[in-house]
Amino acid sequence: MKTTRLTKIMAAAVGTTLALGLAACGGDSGGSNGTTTGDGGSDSAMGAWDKNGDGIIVVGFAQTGSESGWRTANSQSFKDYFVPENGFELKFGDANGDDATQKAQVRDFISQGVEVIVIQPLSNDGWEPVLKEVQEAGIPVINSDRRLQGLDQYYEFFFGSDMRGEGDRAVAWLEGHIAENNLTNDDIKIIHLQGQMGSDAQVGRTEGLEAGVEKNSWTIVAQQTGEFARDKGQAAMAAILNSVKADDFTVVWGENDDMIYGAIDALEAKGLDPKDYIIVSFDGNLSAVQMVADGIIDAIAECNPLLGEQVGQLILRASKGEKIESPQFSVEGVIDITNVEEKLPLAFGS
Ligand code: GZL
Repeated sequence: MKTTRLTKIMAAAVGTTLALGLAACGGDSGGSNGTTTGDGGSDSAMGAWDKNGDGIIVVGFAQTGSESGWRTANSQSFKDYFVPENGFELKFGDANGDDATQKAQVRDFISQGVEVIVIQPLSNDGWEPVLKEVQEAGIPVINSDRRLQGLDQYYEFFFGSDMRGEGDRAVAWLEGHIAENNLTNDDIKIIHLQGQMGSDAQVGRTEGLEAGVEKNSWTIVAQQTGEFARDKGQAAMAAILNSVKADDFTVVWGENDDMIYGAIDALEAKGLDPKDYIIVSFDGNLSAVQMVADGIIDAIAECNPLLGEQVGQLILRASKGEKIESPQFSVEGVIDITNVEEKLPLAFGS
C-alpha cells in the first residue's frame, strides 16, 4: 500500500498510543435520426453520403483545440483514418478552445459543401441554431467524444465516452481504496480540479464525484477549473494551496491528466510530496500511466481518444443505409497499481 500522509499519521498515532482523534477516515436506441439516412442520393460505393458520387466522402471535422495530450492523440486518430484510401477527405477545423469559433467553423463547412460533419463540442451550450442550419442543408451530423446532450434529433449517432460512467468508476475505485487501506470516509478531503466548464466531460465527471461525495459524506475542500490544461491546472492548484494547508486535504482529483501534471508541479513548488496524497486522474496518457507505475498517481479513469477509425467505419455503414445504434460508448476501466503493468504498453500519446 502506498504510504501517504494519512497512513504516516495513523502509524504515528498507533506508535505513540496518542489518540489523534483520527477517525480513520446508456441508451435510447436512437439510431440514425432519419434526417439523412443512407437511402437515396448517389449510388457510389461509398453510399448516399458521397453525394457527388466521386467515391470520396468529404468530412468537416469540428475539433475543440489542442488543450491536452488526449486531444493530440484524438486529432491524430482522425487524420490517420480519414484519408482517400479509406474513402474520405478530412477538412480539419480547430476551434482553439473558443465556442464561437467552433460554431463558425461548422457554418463554414456548410458553405464549403462538405458531405458529413463530425462535431466534438467544446461545450453543450448554444448548438441548436447551427445544428438546425446543418439539418436544413441536408448534411448528416455525427457527434463524437463529448455528447451534445438533449440534441439527439440533430445527429445520426454518438460515439464517445460515457463521462458520468467514468466519474462513477473513479468513485468506486476510491471507495475500494478506502476499504483496502483501513481509511474512513472522514479521511477523504478532496481538492477537485474541473475540466472545461459546461463540457460533457466536465459535467459527467463532476456529477460522478459529487454523487460519491453525497453518498459517502466525503468533503470537497476546494473546487476550481483548470480547463483541461496543464498550465491552468497548475495555476488553479497553486492558488488553492495559498489557502488550503498541507494537512487540510488528502486527495487531489483532476478531471484529466494534464491538470494533474500541473497540480503535481504546484505541490512540488510548495515543497509537498505528491506521494503523500491520493491522486485520481482521467484519460490515461503514457506519462500519467507511468506515474501510476511509479506510485505517484493512484488511479486513472480511462478515456479513449482513439476514436477516428471507429467513427469512420460507422459513417461508412450509415452512408450505405445501415441504422446505427446510438449512443455507443468506448469500453473504459480504471488503471491502478493492480493492472498498470498490462496497461503501460497500451497507453496512448506521450
Ligand atoms: C474526453 C475529452 C476530454 C479529455 C481531456 O472525451 O473530451 O477533453 O478528458 C480533453 O483531456 O481535453
